[in-house]
Amino acid sequence: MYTFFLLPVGPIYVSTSVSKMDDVAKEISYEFNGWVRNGGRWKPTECRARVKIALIIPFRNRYEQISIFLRHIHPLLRKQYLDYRIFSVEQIGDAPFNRAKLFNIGFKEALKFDDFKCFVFHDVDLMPENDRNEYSCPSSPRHMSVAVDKFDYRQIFGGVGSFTKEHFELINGYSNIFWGWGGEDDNLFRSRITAKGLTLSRPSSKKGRYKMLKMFHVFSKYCLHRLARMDQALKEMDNDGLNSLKYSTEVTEYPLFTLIRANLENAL
Ligand code: GDU
Repeated sequence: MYTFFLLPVGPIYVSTSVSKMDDVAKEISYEFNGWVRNGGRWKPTECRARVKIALIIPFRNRYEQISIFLRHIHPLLRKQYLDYRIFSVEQIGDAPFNRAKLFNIGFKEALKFDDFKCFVFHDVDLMPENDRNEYSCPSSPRHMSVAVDKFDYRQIFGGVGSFTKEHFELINGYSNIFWGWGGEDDNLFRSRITAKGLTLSRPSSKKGRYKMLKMFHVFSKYCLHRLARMDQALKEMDNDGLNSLKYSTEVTEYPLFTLIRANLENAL
């Protein structure tokens, strides 16, 4: 059997045309002669993947984006011959969005499914433009989305990052106190990582290129407090994170992803 069609090639086209989730499932899920197994997982059968990866998406009310994202990311992960599962962690209710806490919940819940060693934390609106950007966990935490089209491919924090299980536990995950837009990634990449003596690695801006799907932004009032919260999050790092999470969930496996619907307690 020829497998060269499945190898990464470098720059890839990003289709932003909208499809219904059911139509995407018909294209790629195992149930319809595709390859993605129920729950949004795949692993190579010809060889053993080096590491098991959980890709975690924070989510609320971005239905068009998640279909586009899944249609794009599944083939890329397969080309990289990864043993992976995609989790979408959806925040229930009307409290300001808490992206960081959803990532922490995704980390904990994913470990109930499998012994994942590598975690990729991924915004739903970022589409990799180069399939040689490795979805893996090197020896230091990795900021993968270094060049985003919306920011003229200049370097910013946030977007997509990967951590080994050990490193994410060492930094106590993300801070849970950033409700609304902003702050959580600066705290993670600038403060939590360095406080534990870790360094951040990055792919080149050629490999780490991403296209951002367009969306009208509604900024929450809580973003006004984010600078004050940065100091608090740094001081309280050892008690605020994975070890202080409170939530309840409902978990459902869909053809292209595992959905974790999370009720976040302590909403502001
Ligand atoms: N999200 C939702 N629903 C929401 C809000 C956010 O699903 O109502 C999720 C999505 O996965 C989205 C991600 O959170 O991709 C980031 O939210 P936005 O797209 O609203 O924010 P930005 O595009 O401005 O994102 C940038 C960075 C993020 C993060 C954010 C600040 O790309 O990584 O740092 O700023 O919170």
